[in-house]
Amino acid sequence: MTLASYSAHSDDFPAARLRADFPILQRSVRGQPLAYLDNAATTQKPQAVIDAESAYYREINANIHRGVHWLSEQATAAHEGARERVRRFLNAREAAEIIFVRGTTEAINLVAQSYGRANLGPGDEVLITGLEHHSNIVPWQLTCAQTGAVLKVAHIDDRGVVCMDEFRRLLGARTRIVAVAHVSNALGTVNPVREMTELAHQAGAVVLLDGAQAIAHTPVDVQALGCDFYAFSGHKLYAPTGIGVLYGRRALLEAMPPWQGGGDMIRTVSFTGSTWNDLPHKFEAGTPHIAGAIGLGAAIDYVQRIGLAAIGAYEHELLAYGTALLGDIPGLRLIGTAPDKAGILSFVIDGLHAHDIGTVLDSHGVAIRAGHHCAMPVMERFGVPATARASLAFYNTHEDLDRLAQALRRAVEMFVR
Ligand code: 7TS
Repeated sequence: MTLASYSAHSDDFPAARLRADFPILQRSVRGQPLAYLDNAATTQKPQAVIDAESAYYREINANIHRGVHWLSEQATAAHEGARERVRRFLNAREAAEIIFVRGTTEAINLVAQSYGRANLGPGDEVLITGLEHHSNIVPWQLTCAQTGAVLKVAHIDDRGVVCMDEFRRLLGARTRIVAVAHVSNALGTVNPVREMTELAHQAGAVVLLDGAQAIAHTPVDVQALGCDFYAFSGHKLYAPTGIGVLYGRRALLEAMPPWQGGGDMIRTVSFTGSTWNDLPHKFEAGTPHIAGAIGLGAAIDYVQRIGLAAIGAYEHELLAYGTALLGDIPGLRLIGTAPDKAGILSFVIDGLHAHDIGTVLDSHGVAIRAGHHCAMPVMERFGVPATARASLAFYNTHEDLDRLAQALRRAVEMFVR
């Protein structure tokens, strides 16, 4: 069977074979095979991405957009080729709408500082939800403090689902910006972002979607979603760290002031004033992460050969399997039980601190994250200081989840019984 012929049926999904593409998954940790279940924090990199990044440095390293020499032309073409891959991946209308940034955090800060400061005034409102990552809360708090705007929050229920009645109620004539996670990192909840976008637009607000936890797990089409901005990090999509993307609608980006000043973002500079370069360069001051962008392009090629629909279906099946396994662990409570969930299993166990769970699992070669997951308001909502979180990727197998469950049973026997 060729990669292209995968159906969305998870039975066919060759996770075990695809694991071979990831060198790090072949190594052992603490004397055991690695069961890597911390993919929401960062994903591992396939050889194709490692090769693309190293080939750039071996063969065409040069600064871009400025050299007249051959290497610079090659590097510029590779960098802009990566931008075109991102455009196609997101189904954006044009490559000028794809801005390379460091990651989701920088993308949101860019919108909060550039769009936010230009468009918010005293009494205006920014609406977020109760399940946001700190990087979709704090940038808005900073902008609100600078502009006199007010931050509003649509809260979540006991399953971790955003209360849509409250969301609707909070949308009003003063709402200027709605910023919402596509998928929650702490709970796995998939937000109804299309519906939210429509409602926000009806209220006259612009919409930013934080796609950090969605981009590797579901096909994203920014035109179908209708959003104004979409942010994601390459490193959660099997690409290098330090590279990410802000998609923005051209009309909004054109009207926005630059965020950072420096090389490449200008057309002319004099001591009396400067003028700005065309999109997307207006928002890309300084030498960018050229190798990272090229690595991101390679990662997109790689996941597209597998297909995000097939990946999503397989991970969904793994999530159901893992949910059932964890349900049998004495004293374990899942945090985040939304009907529409992506591959995240957040949980607490009576009598065991999340960090102790993480330490025991680590001794069995099972890597998870323990903590507040940069979502302190979510922890507060559920009345827990922290959770243990297993998060899935397509290279995870049923065996990884069996090992998670076995190690959790050991932890309960050691510490609780
Ligand atoms: N938004 C969401 C929903 C996230 O999950 C993360 C990172 C970010 C924004 C920030 O992304 P960055 O690449 O700019 O740092 N989330 C996590 C996590 O769940 N564990 O480690 C990082």
